Amino acid sequence: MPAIPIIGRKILRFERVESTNTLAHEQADLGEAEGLVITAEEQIAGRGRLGRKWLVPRGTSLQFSILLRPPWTPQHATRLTPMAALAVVSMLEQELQLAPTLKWPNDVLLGGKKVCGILTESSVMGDSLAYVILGIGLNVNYTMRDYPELAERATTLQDVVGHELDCPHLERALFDQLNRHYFRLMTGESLVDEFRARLSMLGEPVRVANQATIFEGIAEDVDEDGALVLRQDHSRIKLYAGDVTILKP
Ligand code: BT5
Repeated sequence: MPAIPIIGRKILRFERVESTNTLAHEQADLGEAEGLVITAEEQIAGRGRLGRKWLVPRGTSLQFSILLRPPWTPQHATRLTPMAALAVVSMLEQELQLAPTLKWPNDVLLGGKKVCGILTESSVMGDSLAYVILGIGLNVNYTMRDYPELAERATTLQDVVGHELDCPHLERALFDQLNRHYFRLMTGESLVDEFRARLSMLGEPVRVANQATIFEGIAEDVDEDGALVLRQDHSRIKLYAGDVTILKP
């Protein structure tokens, strides 16, 4: 753990924003230091990957964005998504004694349903990484029964534990875990074994939709950058983004 925690050393709290990721980009471009957190009670244009919507009722959940400036080349930015996913997992294990699993690349699941999504957006200048915005949405105090279009594949902590939880406490615990895991990455520790151990799809036949291209193969492994290693008939390919479906016989 760093002597002085980086993540959350400055927190800007808003009632209502379009997207905390958008605000964090603006602050990054204004020169804000690493560790800034932007959080909001309500996002009117919360987003997932590829412009998808992230929908959460006002004042119920954790939804925030962190500005990070790791001194890496742009291709390493993808390792922040598994870092954040493991921080969420550790927080849920330690605070609530839950047993989350992970779906590559950016979902934390409880009972096979998505309880948390992560959106990592990088800004690149020339050959270097200017900054990364790590957006995290964790569903807490509402029930997915009110959202039938999501209920089959999504859940909330309230649905899992059966009662409301203390959001500020969970937020503090999550910042602690994010600081711990970010520090481990920055000091050269590998998180890949812990990520692998929670991935539900390794060894399974999968289909990965990556924008317009569909790949099929065996989900063999993940690498240090969080890339999925897909084994095909005579080759292996690495994928850095996409949506995975496990192909059941
Ligand atoms: C994600 O995208 O899962 C990334 C979500 C990141 C949200 C955070 S909140 C703070 C920060 N500010 C932002 O604007 N965003 C970040 P993706 O894997 O593309 O999943 C998006 C899909 O998840 C949607 O198309 C829905 O099907 C589903 N979804 C939407 N809202 C959900 C929710 N509350 N819980 C679970 N699934 C949801």
